[in-house]
Amino acid sequence: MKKIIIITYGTFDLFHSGHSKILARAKALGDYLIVAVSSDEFNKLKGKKAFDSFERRKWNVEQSRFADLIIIENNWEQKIHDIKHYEVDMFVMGGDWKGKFDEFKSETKVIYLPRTKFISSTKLRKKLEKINCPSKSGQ
Ligand code: C2G
Repeated sequence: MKKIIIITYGTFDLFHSGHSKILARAKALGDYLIVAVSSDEFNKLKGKKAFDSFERRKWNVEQSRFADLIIIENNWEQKIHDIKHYEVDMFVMGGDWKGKFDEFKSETKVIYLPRTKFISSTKLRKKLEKINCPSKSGQ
């Protein structure tokens, strides 16, 4: 019987419970989870400056043990190619992306899962900056 293949994308900076929860929920929807981790260059395109290097962000996703395969997300355009190449059955993202990827509904199931409240890489990064450079954070 064909394995149900799931794919999801993200930066996964300062890996936290919001990330592990969505990976766990995505994996639970099928049999094989592909996680595309944004490259540092793509993060620039997204207007994001990750605290962790790509290698660290990839390693954190690996250590979460939810991903069966980790690929690199290099640009916005690759998703449809990934969906076709890996014969993806479900494209899963957090609710903050709701509606943004509906274009893929012609190719695969698109599911937006509720975002985990009260935690984000941005908040964590701000806290870290406060601890590490109190002067910079206007303290
Ligand atoms: N997420 C979540 N709850 C949080 C934080 C993040 O469910 N508290 C989800 C996001 O909705 C996303 C995934 O975790 O589905 C990864 O989040 P980010 O690392 O912030 O990734 P993002 O910057 O949204 O990049 O092309 C798509 C982009 O690469 C997604």
